[in-house]
Amino acid sequence: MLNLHHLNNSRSFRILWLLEELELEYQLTSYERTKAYLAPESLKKVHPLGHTPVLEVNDRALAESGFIIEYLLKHYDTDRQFKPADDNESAWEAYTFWLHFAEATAMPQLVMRLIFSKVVERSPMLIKPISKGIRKQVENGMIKNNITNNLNLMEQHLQDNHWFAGESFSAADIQMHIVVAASNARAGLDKVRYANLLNWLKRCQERPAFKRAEEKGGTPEF
Ligand SMILES: N[C@@H](CCC(=O)N[C@@H](CS)C(=O)NCC(=O)O)C(=O)O
Repeated sequence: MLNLHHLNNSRSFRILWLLEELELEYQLTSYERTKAYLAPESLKKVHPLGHTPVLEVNDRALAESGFIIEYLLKHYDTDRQFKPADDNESAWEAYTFWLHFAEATAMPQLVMRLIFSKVVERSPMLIKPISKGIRKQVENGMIKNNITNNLNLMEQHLQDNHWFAGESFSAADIQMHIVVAASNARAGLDKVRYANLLNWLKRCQERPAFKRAEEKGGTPEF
């Protein structure tokens, strides 16, 4: 029996979406973020990290979205619908690169941006100008350039590839979705400069499994 522990507006949407793509039966346990935008303490009872996603498989609790994706594909995607074959060298490389890029390179920058915006939001009035100044320095000195470089690399890749692993949709698209969706939140990505990324985002959102995941776990907003 599979039980997905899902937090609203979070990476656990990836697993919800993959479970729907795989058309598996599963239980969904949903949580709401606290006022501090954290996971509720009760999640620590499910897994010591207290983060989502967590997938309970029988009596085991699996954490880390990339690992959970690989676990689900190994055990349930027996005809390799969502991962390129090992002998399809270019597709396999692209799949593996973007699967890791999402968490190792792209997400830390986006999380850093989120943390600084929360720091400003929660600063007492008196020190708000100071925290705003620090955020601006870090944003302009580091975060913005890194996020732009990342976006440019993704945009360039999608200029020649329909999906992140090449011709076919794969779990690398699922892993990358939050990266693009979060980058497109608030101000929105430039429609001309990032046309391929935005078209890809639309193709993801149009997938029936994505829509079913939204119905069950809410549209992810970042
Ligand atoms: N690298 C981990 C990151 C897990 C993670 O940080 N999850 C966030 C949600 S996107 C979380 O649970 N945050 C709540 C908290 O920090 O309290 C993964 O990909 O699963």
